[in-house]
Amino acid sequence: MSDAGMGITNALTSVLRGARGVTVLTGSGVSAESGVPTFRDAQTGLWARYEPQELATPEAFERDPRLVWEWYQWRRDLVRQAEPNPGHRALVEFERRVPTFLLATQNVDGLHRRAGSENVLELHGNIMRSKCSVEGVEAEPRTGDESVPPPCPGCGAFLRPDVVWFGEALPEDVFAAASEAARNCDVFLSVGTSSLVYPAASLPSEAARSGAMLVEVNPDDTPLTPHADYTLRGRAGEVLPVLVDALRTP
Ligand code: BV8
Repeated sequence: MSDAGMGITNALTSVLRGARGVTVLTGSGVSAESGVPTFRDAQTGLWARYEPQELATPEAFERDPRLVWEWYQWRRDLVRQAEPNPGHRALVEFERRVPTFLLATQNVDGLHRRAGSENVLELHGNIMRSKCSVEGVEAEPRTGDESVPPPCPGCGAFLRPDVVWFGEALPEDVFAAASEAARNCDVFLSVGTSSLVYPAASLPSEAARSGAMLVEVNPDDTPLTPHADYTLRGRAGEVLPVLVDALRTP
């Protein structure tokens, strides 16, 4: 698809070239081309009969800690096998070309940092870290402890993944920093998210209210689409490299 076919116009590229501050929000669509299923993708195998929204909750962990821990182990294995894709790498290049750049991700797979992005806020935590389900402190299983879930080495309570579940508050300082970056940017890029999960999904409108230009990169329409100044229809791994390329060519 050509640049114009993706919706990358000269007007957009000239705004991006002149942008002082760019804030990006990513969702699981950015990791889809790395082989990490999105939340909307049907789950496979043993997990096909479960809805992610049902498993990613404190209630599910309370009810069946073993099931939830095993679901996260399955996802951790997928993430370990995944590699950053051209979409992740284009955002690394973007960060190097823009004076003030912040990447707020809803993803818990750590792929942005593995690709080389530096100014990253993990709004929903990181699936590769564990924490004590009672003390809330970061903790890892004792070496060789195969119990499911493993006990916290400190207090013996179950360990849980260090992610924000539905019904849990996002880390206050992290979300405050993301909000501030949304309010203080010239361009806000929303990439690979269904824009359904709050409060992360409130960031683009917060940016627009502060005068930022809103750009959405997504193969599908989302509730954000009608409010975007530019809609780039396509996959992150295809669109973002072309967008960054446009920044290069004088
Ligand atoms: C909270 C970690 C309050 C766990 C996740 C209004 C205000 C505040 C809260 C709410 C509200 N309304 C409702 C709520 C409750 C809830 C919520 O938003 N529910 C939704 C379902 C309506 N929010 C919460 O519970 C939040 N907590 O508000 O707490 C509070 C306050 C004080 C004290 C106590 C409580 C917590 C939300 C975080 C939940 N945790 N993840 C884990 O991963 O296991 S959310 C999880 O789902 C992901 O992190 C992600 O954020 C979300 C899925 O969204 P997407 O990333 O967008 O993925 P999705 O699959 O939906 O879409 C993929 C998109 O990519 C699609 O558009 C697709 O077209 C596109 N795509 C596909 N391929 C590609 C692509 N795009 C580009 N390239 C491709 N190749």
